[in-house]
Amino acid sequence: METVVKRSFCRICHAACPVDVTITDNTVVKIQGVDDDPIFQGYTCIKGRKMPEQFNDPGRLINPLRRRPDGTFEEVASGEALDEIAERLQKIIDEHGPRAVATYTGTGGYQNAPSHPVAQAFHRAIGSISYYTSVTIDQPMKRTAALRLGVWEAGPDNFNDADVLLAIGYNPMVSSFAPFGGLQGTDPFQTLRRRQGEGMKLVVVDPRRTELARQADIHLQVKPGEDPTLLAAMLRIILDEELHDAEFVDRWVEPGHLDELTAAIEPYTPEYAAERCGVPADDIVAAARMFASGPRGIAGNGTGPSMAPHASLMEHLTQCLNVVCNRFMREGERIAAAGFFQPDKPKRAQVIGPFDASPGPESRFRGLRGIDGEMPCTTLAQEITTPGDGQVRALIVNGGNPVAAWPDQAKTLAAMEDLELLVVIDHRVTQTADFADYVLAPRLSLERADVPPFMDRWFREPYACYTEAVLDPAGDQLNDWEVYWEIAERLGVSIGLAGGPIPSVTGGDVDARPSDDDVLDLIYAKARIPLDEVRANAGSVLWEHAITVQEATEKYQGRFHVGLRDHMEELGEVFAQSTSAEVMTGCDPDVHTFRPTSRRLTSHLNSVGGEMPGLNRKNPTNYAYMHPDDMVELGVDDEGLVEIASPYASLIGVAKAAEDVRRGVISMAHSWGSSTGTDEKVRDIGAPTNRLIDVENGYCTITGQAIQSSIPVSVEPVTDAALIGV
Ligand SMILES: Nc1nc2c(c(=O)[nH]1)N[C@H]1C(S)=C(S)[C@@H](COP(=O)(O)OP(=O)(O)OC[C@H]3O[C@@H](n4cnc5c(=O)[nH]c(N)nc54)[C@H](O)[C@@H]3O)O[C@H]1N2
Ligand SMILES: Nc1nc2c(c(=O)[nH]1)N[C@H]1C(S)=C(S)[C@@H](COP(=O)(O)OP(=O)(O)OC[C@H]3O[C@@H](n4cnc5c(=O)[nH]c(N)nc54)[C@H](O)[C@@H]3O)O[C@H]1N2
Ligand code: SF4
Ligand SMILES: [Mo]
Repeated sequence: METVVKRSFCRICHAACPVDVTITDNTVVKIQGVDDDPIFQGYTCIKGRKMPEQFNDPGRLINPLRRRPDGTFEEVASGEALDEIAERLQKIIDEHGPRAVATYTGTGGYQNAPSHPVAQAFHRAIGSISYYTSVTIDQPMKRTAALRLGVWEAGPDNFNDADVLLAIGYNPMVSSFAPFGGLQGTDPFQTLRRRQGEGMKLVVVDPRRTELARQADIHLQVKPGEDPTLLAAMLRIILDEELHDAEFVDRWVEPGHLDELTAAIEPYTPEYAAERCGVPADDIVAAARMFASGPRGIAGNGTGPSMAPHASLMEHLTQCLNVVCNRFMREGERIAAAGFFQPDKPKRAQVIGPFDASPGPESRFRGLRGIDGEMPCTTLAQEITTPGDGQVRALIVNGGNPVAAWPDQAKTLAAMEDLELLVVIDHRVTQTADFADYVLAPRLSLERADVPPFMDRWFREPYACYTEAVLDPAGDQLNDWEVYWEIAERLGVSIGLAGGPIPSVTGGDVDARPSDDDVLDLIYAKARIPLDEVRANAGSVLWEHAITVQEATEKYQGRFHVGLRDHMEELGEVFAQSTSAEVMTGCDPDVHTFRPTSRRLTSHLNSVGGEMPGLNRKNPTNYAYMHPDDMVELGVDDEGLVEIASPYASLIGVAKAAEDVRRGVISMAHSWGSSTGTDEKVRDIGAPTNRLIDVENGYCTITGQAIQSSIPVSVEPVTDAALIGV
């Protein structure tokens, strides 16, 4: 037996924690954090430490599967599967045009640097606009709102120098996610403690007393979905008390826009916001003053409010707080985030834009358009099921799980049934793979050379991260990019990346086959720091390569548009509502009195975790966490069943008492449950909150994002008998 310890980094989530991998005879036996790592300092979470269970799972696919005519799967060689897939795709392209071929890249694809760029390049190569990712069901308004408002080219303040954080509906202690860097993984507990010890103040806005909220100086335990009201009130306090940076506003805000904003937020008094949001007016005033006093800091929001009604407005108001308080990097300062993979362009202390936020091709639904080479995911199910020009007939799912994760499960199930060809690249037979014609087995993290494309923007220091493959694949597996490249080879098109096309090796010359590293080199050919330098310095902080902010271009005309007309009008609409849920037709305030809100679980990553016993034990189901007083009032026992019904659909959940949840709120993780549309196994596999969601009711008209959190529902206790025949 040969045992070796190799250095790599975890890719179960985006946080990229460095790990030491103990390998005995090509089997992972142990994962440990790296104590002397300069920014992670030994940190890992339970998912990372349980990674051996992912690799050694007896149910893990290491060979491709093909659907037999009788509906069961059989193993098939990858070459044969790819020949058949390419032939069927060519036929679909010939009959319906390239738009009929779609890809959905999910979270699994995003934790794999070449996956998304190569899949997107494949779509360009075949001329298909039908490229979709989980970004458009995550927080797409982060991008669109920035484009519409204008972008500070040098970016937001450094977390390390922040005097105050305003954290609106994110919880990095569990999710490792925080907008604009800082608490993104890298040992969030120690990091927060250190920064608070240095005097950083923390304001948290969350209907749940989260792991982050417990550390806050002020926790505003808002009613979900009412953040636009709260943020408007905070802006009003800051402007009213003249706590803003008037000089900065004068220079960088488009003339007239501050007046528009001031007028639109005028009705949002602290007292009104207190009533509407269910938090004390004094706390709102204190929070506004705390944020404004800075002088440095960041206001940012996470998935919770970004999936609630009026999410684009919410994002706009969050950024308006940053604008009026001047929470941006200044000339001469060093940007802490690595940004090694960014193009070598200056970062200047100036506004660029605003820009058109939806310049892409037209979707066939709801007047929505694509952006950044992606189409809006909330329309894809209908693009599949609705006949006519442009109908999608084939779908490649690239490290995602639509049946579990997409909003509006009824439409998703119909779409999966309706496809002519469904190819899933996943190491598990997921709820989506249940409908697949082919499931291709991917090489998993430790079997790939890789870099962390997200964390490159979010590390709180210029930290270099790269890994080579530390494990040999055990079966007939392909990295995600290889699937696209192999299909492209068969279709006679080439995959163009920043450094040129992935070379063609027709004839199957194994030695000439490009490696992961070759493809990474092509993707990052225009990066400002050569990838080889990142490789050579993996695990080190390279302050010498930090970006220094340059002075504004003299004649630059970009300015922030804080008073965007549509959002100012929307503020009027919000004020006219008694609850934000009124954007959904069919919502009856007397009936739909509860709000399920999304949350992350430490043990799971979206739909991943149930297959790993050490994680599944922690959360055997996605409990519907509710305040104990609500459960008493409803007559629901702990671990008793409840029927949760939106105006659209219902599910059965397992109620669990949690003091940290605000009354009237259900805190429940998404992407659980079956592929049958029913919940008889809820105690073992959970139930999908996504069934409650209607993508056509109350959606964001800019991004298409559906209301995926803060959904108006009724709640009724039911007995286990309700599970029979559901
Ligand atoms: N109601 C509600 N809905 C939501 C959300 C919410 O908060 N509430 N959140 C939304 C968000 S933010 C997101 S990002 C989406 C998530 O949507 P998805 O990304 O579609 O869902 P995941 O469950 O993360 O799917 C990832 C899949 O990738 C596979 N995988 C893991 N590693 C690899 C790999 O190395 N290679 C390959 N090929 N596959 C791999 C996993 O087995 C898993 O099946 O859900 C969205 N939906
Ligand atoms: N362990 C773990 N880590 C993950 C994931 C996971 O599934 N598990 N998923 C990954 C993915 S895909 C993503 S996108 C990130 C997301 O990262 P985060 O955005 O940090 O996600 P959550 O931890 O769900 O935090 C959302 C918070 O919003 C609150 N909330 C819900 N509705 C509202 C509202 O209307 N207003 C306000 N103010 N708050 C609200 C919830 O109570 C919750 O605390 O996490 C990533 N990391
Ligand atoms: S935080 Fe994410 S990257 Fe770090 S160990 Fe956990 S799952 Fe892995
Ligand atoms: Mo996400």
